[in-house]
Amino acid sequence: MLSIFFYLLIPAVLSQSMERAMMGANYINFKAAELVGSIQGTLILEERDDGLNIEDRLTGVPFGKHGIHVHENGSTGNECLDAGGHYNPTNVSHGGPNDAERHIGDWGNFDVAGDPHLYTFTDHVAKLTGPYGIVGRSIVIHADEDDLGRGNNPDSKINGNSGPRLACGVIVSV
Ligand SMILES: *[C@@H]1O[C@H](CO)[C@@H](O)[C@H](O)[C@H]1NC(C)=O
Ligand SMILES: *[C@@H]1O[C@H](CO)[C@@H](O)[C@H](O)[C@H]1NC(C)=O
Ligand SMILES: [Cu+2]
Ligand SMILES: [Zn+2]
Repeated sequence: MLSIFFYLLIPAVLSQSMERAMMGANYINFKAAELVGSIQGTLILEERDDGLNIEDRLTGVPFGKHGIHVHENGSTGNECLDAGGHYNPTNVSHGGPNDAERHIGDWGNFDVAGDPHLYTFTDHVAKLTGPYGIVGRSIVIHADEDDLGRGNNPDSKINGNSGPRLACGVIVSV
């Protein structure tokens, strides 16, 4: 499983970075999360001038909305519970990706209506490196919709009440 993953991922990443370098694009870095759990696939994270670009290719995600966040710890054991809570170094409330108050990796929801799920978005808060860098932490995809901190549930302001963890991966350098 692992060897297949790396065999597939590394050539894709290298060819994309080489392509961008050849085009004179502002290539800085690639990081990827390897997902463990019921979902398979990759997320490729790239820091660009306009923010952190996040590109996913996932299979096996149930249709519907699923919260996706950066969690504190770079561990995926115990069915992703070892990843801990949302990465929250400044002790603020959970929010949506466009909110002024939010956690560093509050990326909202993946709205899944096809398999594979292919989606690209840019985040202007999370960074790969630096004081609140997310490399070495993890990404978790949840079973339920993230209410973006606007629900009535006590968990809403903590984690968006997005339910059990379907998949997770550590953010690593490739
Ligand atoms: C995550 O890391 C923090 C800080 O090291 C630690 O206090 C916490 O227990 C960890 N959480 C889990 C679930 O391991
Ligand atoms: C974080 O914020 C909450 C709510 O504002 C507060 O109750 C808690 O004591 C804070 N924790 C730390 C470690 O500052
Ligand atoms: Cu989460
Ligand atoms: Zn959060």
